[in-house]
Amino acid sequence: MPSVQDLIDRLESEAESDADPETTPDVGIIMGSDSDLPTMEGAYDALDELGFAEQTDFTDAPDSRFTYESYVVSAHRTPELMYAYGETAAARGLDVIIAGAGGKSADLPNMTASIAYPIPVIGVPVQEKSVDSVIGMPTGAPIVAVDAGKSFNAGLSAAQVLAREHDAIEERLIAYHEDLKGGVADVSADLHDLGIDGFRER
Ligand code: RP5
Repeated sequence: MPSVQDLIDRLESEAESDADPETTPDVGIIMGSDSDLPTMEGAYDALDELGFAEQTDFTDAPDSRFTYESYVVSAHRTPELMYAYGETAAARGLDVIIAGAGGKSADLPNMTASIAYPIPVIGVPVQEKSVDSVIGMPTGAPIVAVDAGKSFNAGLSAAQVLAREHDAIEERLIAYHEDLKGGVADVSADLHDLGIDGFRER
């Protein structure tokens, strides 16, 4: 079983390696506890829908080229790991981090935003009561955040960050939005044309 220090050593050695950025993860997903995973699933779903792939080997990106990695990093139980993750993020080639935490002391997103700055961190408050601690940053220390539980939007936002540099991701985001609009048009026409009773039964 690896220790926290083993994980820190791994991050630091990856940061010091001269790995080709083409082969390293683009998006980092971190969360305060594995109990946050059900709420964070949306971030994986959004990235998967946009054609990203999960990368578990730091220097071995699958063919799809755009990838994400994920770790559990607790601000309060493993502050040294949080620090190492944020501090090595740029050197490890991450372009954006999605960070989720719950409870009233949901400090992983806000602290990671400060440590990893200027890499953007998209905070996901796992519960309503976590919102204030995720977004309550002082002037000069920014964080981007989604509403409580809206991790799917965090995945889309992470892709938006990458889309400024990569046309392929921008095209996927636009296609996703067109699908979304098509879905609204479908239900709108059905509701009108079938009437409320027919719509309920469809
Ligand atoms: C937070 O404490 C985590 O992000 C999680 O939402 C919450 C509870 O963690 P567990 O006690 O379930 O591990 O730091």
